[in-house]
Amino acid sequence: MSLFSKQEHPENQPIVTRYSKNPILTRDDIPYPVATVHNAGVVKHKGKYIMLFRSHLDNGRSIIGRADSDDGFKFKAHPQPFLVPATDGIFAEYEAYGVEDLRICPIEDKYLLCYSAYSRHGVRIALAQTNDFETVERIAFISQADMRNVVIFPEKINGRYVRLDRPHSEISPWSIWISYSPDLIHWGDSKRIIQAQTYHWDEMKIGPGAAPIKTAEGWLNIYHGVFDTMAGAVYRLGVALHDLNDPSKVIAVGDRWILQPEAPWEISGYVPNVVFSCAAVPEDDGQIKLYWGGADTVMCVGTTTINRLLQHCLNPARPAL
Ligand code: BMA
Repeated sequence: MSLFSKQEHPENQPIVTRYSKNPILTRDDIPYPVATVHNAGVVKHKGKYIMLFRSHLDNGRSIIGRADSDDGFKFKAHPQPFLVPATDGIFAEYEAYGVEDLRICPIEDKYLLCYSAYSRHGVRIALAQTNDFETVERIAFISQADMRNVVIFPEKINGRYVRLDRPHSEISPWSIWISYSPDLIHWGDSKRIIQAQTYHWDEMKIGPGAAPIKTAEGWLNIYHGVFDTMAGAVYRLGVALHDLNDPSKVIAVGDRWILQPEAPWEISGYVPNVVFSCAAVPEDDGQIKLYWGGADTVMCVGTTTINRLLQHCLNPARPAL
C-alpha cells in the first residue's frame, strides 16, 4: 500500500490522540505563583523530556519555567523559573514586557532557544543557547519587531542555518516565511512560502509551531492557523511538508486541521478556543508526541505518527500560496 493512500487514513479517526490524563501541567503544579502554564518548548535530552513552559504572572507579563519528565507525559516543575526578563543591557531593553512561547531546536551539540521578547518597542525574537538546561547564554536578537514564532531547522541545509518565521503585515495576512543564515545571527534571503487560505480554517493568520521534523519524505512543519468568528478567534493546528534539500519548496499543506479546541480546558480559559503548539518530539519508532497549550492556561500532550501526518498533508492538500 502506498504511503499516502486513502485506505491508511480513515476519516473517522483523530490525527492526534489526546492523552487521557490531560492537562499534564497546570498552575497548581508550579511551586511559585503563576496564573497560567502554556505554549511550551519540549525536547528529549539524555533520555529525559525537558519542558520550557510559558507562564503569565498576575501582572499579565510572561516568564519561562522548566519541568522534567521520564516519559513525556508526567512532568515535575523546577522550584525556580528558567528564564525571566533580563535586567541589564540590550536584553533588558527589549524583554521588559516579558518572554513568551519558547521553541527548543536541537542542533549540532547544543540546543537553540528562540523566544518572543516583548517591550515598549514591540515583539521581536531573541536567540539563546544551552548545552545542559542548567546555564543559558543569550546570544542576540535575530529579528526586528514585529516578528514572532521562529523555529530553526535541526540541521544546516546546504551549508546554512534555516528558519521558518512569521513577520507581521497589515497588507497581506500573517504568513509563514523562510530565512537563511551563515552564523545564526545574520538572516536573509527571506521568502514568503505559505499563506493563510481565504474562507478556510486558517484564513486569518498562520505561523510556525514546532521545530520542523525530518522524515524520509520531507520536513514536517506543524503550524497554527487562526479563524476569526463572531465569538472571537479560534486557534487550530495544521501540518505542511517541505522539500528536504530545499525547504522553501512546499510539497503539500494538509487541507484540514490536525487538532482543534475540543477538551474543556482548550475551549475555556485565559483565552478561549486555543490550541497552540511550540513543540513536537519525534521518537525512534516513528511516533510523535505533540505538545500544546490549552486556552493559554494549561499544557496538554497527544500522540500521532510521522506516517499519519505525511498522509494528512496530501489527503487532500491545499495550495501553499
Ligand atoms: C498568539 C500568541 C500566543 C497565544 C495565542 C492565543 O497571538 O500570543 O502566545 O497562545 O495568540 O492567545
